Amino acid sequence: APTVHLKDYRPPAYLIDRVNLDISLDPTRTEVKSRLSVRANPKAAVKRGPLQLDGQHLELGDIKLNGRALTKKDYKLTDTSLTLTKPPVKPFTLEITTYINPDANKALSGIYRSNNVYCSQCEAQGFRRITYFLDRPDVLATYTVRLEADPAAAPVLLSNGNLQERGMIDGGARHYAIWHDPHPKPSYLFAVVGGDLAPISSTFHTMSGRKVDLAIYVEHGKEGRAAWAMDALKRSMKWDEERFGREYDLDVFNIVAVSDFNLGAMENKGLNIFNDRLVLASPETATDTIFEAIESVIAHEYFHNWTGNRITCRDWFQLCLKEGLTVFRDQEFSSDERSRTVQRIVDVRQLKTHQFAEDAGPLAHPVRPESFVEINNFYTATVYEKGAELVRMIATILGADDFRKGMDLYFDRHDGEAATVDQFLTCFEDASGIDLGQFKLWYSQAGTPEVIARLSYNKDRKTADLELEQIVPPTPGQPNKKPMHIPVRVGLLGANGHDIDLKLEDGSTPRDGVIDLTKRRQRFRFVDVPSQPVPSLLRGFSAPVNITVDLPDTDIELLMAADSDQFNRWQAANSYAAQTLVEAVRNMAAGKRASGRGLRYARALGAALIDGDLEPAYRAELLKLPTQADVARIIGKDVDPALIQRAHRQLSKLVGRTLGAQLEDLYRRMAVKGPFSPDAASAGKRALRNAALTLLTARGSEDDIKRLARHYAKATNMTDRAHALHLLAAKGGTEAKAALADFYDTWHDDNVVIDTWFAVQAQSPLNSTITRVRALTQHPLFSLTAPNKVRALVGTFAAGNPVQFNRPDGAGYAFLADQVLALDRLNPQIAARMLGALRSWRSLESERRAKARKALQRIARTKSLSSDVQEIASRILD
Ligand code: B3K
Ligand code: ZN
Repeated sequence: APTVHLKDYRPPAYLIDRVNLDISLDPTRTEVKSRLSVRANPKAAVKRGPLQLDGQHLELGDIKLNGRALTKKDYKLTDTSLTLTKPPVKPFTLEITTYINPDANKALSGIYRSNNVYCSQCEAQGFRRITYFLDRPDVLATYTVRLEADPAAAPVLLSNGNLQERGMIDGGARHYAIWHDPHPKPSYLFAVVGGDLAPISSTFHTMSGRKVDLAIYVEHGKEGRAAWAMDALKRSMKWDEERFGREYDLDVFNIVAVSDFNLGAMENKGLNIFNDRLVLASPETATDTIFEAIESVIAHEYFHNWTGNRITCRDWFQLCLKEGLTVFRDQEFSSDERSRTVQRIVDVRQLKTHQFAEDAGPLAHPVRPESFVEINNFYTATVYEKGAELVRMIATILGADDFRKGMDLYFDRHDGEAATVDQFLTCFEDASGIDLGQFKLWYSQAGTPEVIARLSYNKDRKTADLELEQIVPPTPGQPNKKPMHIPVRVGLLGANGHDIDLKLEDGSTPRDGVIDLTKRRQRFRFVDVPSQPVPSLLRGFSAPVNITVDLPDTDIELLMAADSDQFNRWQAANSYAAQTLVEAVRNMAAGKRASGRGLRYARALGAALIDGDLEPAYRAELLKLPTQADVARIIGKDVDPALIQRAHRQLSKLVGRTLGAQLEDLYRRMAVKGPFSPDAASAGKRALRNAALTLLTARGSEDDIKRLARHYAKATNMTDRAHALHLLAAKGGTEAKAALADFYDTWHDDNVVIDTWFAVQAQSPLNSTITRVRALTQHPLFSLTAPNKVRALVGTFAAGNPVQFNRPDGAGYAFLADQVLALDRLNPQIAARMLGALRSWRSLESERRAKARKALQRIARTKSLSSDVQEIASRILD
């Protein structure tokens, strides 16, 4: 497949204003009749050229132009296109019939069947697997869709927009439904569903008083598990009105849950399609983390209605325009619904683990990429999570009021359009008068900037000089970088831990404590500083950078105990732990004895935990050590995952021992009594109790193991049960065997819950795991055509089990290569995703690096790879 470049963007030669589709659903031969209203694009660069429509895996029936049948000499047909060589100058109607085979569609792009339910996935380029079309996001059309199916197999027929008509035909052998979506949309937002599904319904009254019918369609018998999603939907709709003034714009909003789905969910206009694991939840079946994820993904897809659907992307290089912005919006929603600080910690943790790792390796790319082979490979942590950070920085630089003005201007100016990142940024410049010229580099320069900070205090002048230096590391294709505009939120703590008022040399006070680092090196002088301060930097994680400042442990301990910015208290604790672990790994590698730092850290952690004003969810975050993957990322080269695991275990054990009494006390006190509630406060208690359990288990006394087994046996909800199962599986032994057998017995009929059973085994650091995981690929409940199963088993093993995936014998890499190659023949998107687990291979120590390279080369040398896997393999190996 060819490489597509942003610089080659041209407006389409033709536009399609109206689409009429008549789809007759059949498991193996679905007929699609399309009628398109086409006209030349007045803004096209080239006039009167050919009309080249995209199409893939289609069987072409007949074509008519203005009612006249075309013959083979009127068009050119290839595997990927249908071209009319001389289309009329005047607007015309094109009718095309195609045939597709939903059951044979294992790539899950276009129309396919999941569990006997017809469904579709068109982003990014799936519509071309349904019919020939200008399958690009800057072609906006209104759609009218007639669906026809066997009423017994598919009593429910859904598409975008509002239902216009439905009825029986052929004496009841078939039935149909006609849907009309009045809002012009790109083809990637098109969707259809047909199946035997059960709805749960509700209504929402918008702020202007319109009534919207809401429905969530799920498998029969699972209706009760959709209540939480419905609740989240209504809260999202209300929040978008209150926070952004955005109202819903159709009479109905439908959500459908399907089992086989390449992603989490999809924002099709008025008809969101979801992976069922992000819809279905009950206390018995879903963990608090899943409840939270459902809330945030429901919100995310709903928020796309404005940021993505009404204003869409001009081309796929602008993907962050909708994704980064919508992630920012869903993060803000969760912050308002739950705890802002805890939400920030969770988001930053996620950003660092996934995006920072991506940015540090061969798959690094700018938030707005400049080229791609397969666009589906660019739905990345960089586009989504870093993209959200860029929007957050705009809000930080402008302040809340001007940010809102900029958003309002964006909605006013571009509603109904396919827009660009540049146009988005111009709205904020126009609303605030602030120049974002340098800030734009964040969209084009890849890599995580390093910020090195030094503070020097002059006690005679009472000044504190903060020197900041920024280094933007080289990334593939970008050896040299310009300095960026980095908003740094700072605080200065006095000896008592209180904030010192910030005053700069020129007498000004930085708004919200934010200073703008724009040069390579810059000095900020604070005046009237009464005593030697401790700097609290990058408060709230004001920019996605790696900041380093050389502070004595006592200063870190002060920040952990007293920083008024709670996020930074956590940040101090987390980097203290990370530094301790890195140091321990270095000592081990050098054959040196452990320092006393672990103990100091453990004690400081114990002291920080005591603050009774801190909510349980926050204290749970304090108690979680950095992951082994985080430590590997910080070490950055010659990584030995086995040493990291050893250091990690030792520190967990040390914390467990040092804080034993405190943790036991928390474990007792945080037990939630009464019926289960998924609210943030109750979830926080469970999280804290489970975090205490983790550390107590690491301590590893006989009583600790008994407590763990009891935790599993006595669990009354999936949060506690899954947590205990995970810890047991990591330990192995008879308790683990018993718990895994029990879990399997209870849940083997549940397609969603059983994934936990696969995942905890894949994540176990035991040496036997690789054999077990290989065996599980043959388990009757496992299937390579079910993305959730692949992610639970293969994905968890490769991305969530650093020590066994990175076995020195290379068996982990070989296993992944086998799976990627097998998957590639079925579902290239998922295969490419799985392969991404090898992206940090170059940072491994030499023995493992050689084994990883071998596995990668085996993949790269395989004949007829998909372009998805081909692209990832070659970028990783490069
Ligand atoms: N927009 C979709 C993602 C589509 C991925 C296509 N490979 C879901 C979302 O981000 O909301
Ligand atoms: Zn999205």
